[in-house]
Amino acid sequence: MAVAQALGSAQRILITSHRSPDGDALGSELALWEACSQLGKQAWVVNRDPHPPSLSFLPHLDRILVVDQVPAWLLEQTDLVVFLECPGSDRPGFPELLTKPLVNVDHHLDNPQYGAVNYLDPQAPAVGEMLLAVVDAAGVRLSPSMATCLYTALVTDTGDFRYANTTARAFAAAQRLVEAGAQPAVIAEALNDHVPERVVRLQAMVLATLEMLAQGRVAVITCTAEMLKQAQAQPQDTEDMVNLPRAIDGVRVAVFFKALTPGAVRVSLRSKGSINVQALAATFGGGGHENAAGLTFVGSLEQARAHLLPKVCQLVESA
Ligand SMILES: [Mn+2]
Repeated sequence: MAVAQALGSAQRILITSHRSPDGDALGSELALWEACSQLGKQAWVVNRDPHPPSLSFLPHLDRILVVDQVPAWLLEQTDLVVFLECPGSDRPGFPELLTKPLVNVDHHLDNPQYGAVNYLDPQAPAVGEMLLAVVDAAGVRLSPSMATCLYTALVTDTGDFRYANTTARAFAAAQRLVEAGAQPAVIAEALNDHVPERVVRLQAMVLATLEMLAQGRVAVITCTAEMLKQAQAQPQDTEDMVNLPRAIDGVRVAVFFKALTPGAVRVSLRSKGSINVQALAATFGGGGHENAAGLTFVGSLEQARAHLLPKVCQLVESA
């Protein structure tokens, strides 16, 4: 397997993932970090953004370097870079890494194979699941902490085994990870039952903005920089909030506008059934999966709404 070979012949490996890292990004990064360490490699995990509070229980989290730019000393030492769960080479936010030999491991439909080595599988329930094959090919022992990281990747990317990617393959991976020491009840509690108070206060403010369009088939929520400030919350505290309006009876598409920095609006889209929000996100330079996609709109919140909401309504009306 090409990925395992690339890891085997490298000495100093830098691992990264997309900005605003989620469970699949962080779980995959940390499991691969441990695998590289087991192989006797020097490995680093470098991210642009901090982890969301719900993932604070992950093993090895203290190994992650959160920086705006990869330090020169590290860039110089690195002989292999691994991009995990990045449908575009710009997703980590580290253009300086693109000069290095690159391994691209991803399960997004629209990944353009930007790596020197590409391991892409759109059928995979999570990148964390794909790493089982990497670990096997590299001859690494699946430790309980690696299993915890990879199970977290799997359970978060399948929405607690509820989304369309909850396949037999997802359960086969789950079985293996549990046998290797992942504890589903402990991980579920860590993920769901330690929400900081500020997150719930922010949720209350964001949910108060709820708008229903297209006869109740589109639900829209908004978070502004002022709300963050008022709740004393961080951008990563908005993670997963888009699933609240998605759950409303009759809603086919949920839209979450995050106007957190001047001049740019991050938009998360979630859909149910056959409505493809990935295609819509792609027309705005974004990406993702059929039922979960995102994009960054350059402009004001008003402009983002004016450009996007008619397209979303069109999408549900033609479905
Ligand atoms: Mn994923």
